[in-house]
Amino acid sequence: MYNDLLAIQPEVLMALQNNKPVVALESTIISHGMPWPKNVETALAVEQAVRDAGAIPATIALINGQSKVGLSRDEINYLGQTNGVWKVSLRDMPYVLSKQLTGATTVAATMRIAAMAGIRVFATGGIGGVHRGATATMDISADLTEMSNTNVAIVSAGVKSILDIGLTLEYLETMGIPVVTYGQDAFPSFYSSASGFTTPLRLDTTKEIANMLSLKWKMKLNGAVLIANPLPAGSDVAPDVMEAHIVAALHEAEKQKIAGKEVTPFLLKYIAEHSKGESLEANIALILNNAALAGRIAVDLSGLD
Ligand code: PSU
Ligand code: MN
Repeated sequence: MYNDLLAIQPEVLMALQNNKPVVALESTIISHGMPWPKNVETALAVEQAVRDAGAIPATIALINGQSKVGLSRDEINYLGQTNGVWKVSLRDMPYVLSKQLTGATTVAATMRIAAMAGIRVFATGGIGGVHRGATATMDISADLTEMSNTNVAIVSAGVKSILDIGLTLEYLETMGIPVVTYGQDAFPSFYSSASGFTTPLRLDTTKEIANMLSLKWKMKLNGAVLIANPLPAGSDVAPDVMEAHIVAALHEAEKQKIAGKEVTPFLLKYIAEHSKGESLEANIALILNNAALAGRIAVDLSGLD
């Protein structure tokens, strides 16, 4: 129904038409989440990780006013190397599209486009959430409200500790979004496999996750499922080391009066620059790990219809 609004790559379209597994990937992480050239290398490696798991990758972005589902290598390069690419969340979508601009899509915008294309599984690094201090700033990512609407499963490495993890979990509960951690009781916090919080739900196999997704959507319980995938052992960063960088980044953001959509990219950049690449390496490891899990879930889910 929506396909005249989308430009779907032929390989992705063919897979969707034949009920083959497809995994959506976001592009804000390429343009605003990681430095060049690691961003482009990672984006390509993530696509490969999806393929290795038996699914077709569809990286999503707005290119010259088109919602693209599946990008060429040149387009990924462009998003990774060009300064001033728009960061597009839901509120920016109609503006960027109608002005024929190019933008990288956040989790919220990527999910919406993925759902329009018929993709049900999405891999990312970290979702946006309720920021620390949100009781005063009201800084809550549109990723969360979008997750209450749109039927896409999101595989992330939990919630990043630049956010208020407790408030983010409360918000997800209010919005009726199931939070499932894969294979453990501790809810992971991106760079670390723990967070101090216990996961609301736990499943140990991709088959069980696929069954739950299928049942949820059959019952018209609309919205996302957040699947938290702990970072592989050995690649995590010590929580106190991360916390020191995060506190410094928050302090600097306040000093420079960073607000609105700039907050998350500012914090990510500050932390990457001050943690001697340690956080970047962990970031890459966890995204690859998420892509592989998402690929396996997509395979199991496509086997159920
Ligand atoms: N967290 C990360 N890396 C990212 C993002 C968040 O660790 O790249 C990006 C994602 O695209 C996410 C977006 O959807 O930031 C959230 O931005 P905001 O907080 O402005 O909604
Ligand atoms: Mn925000």
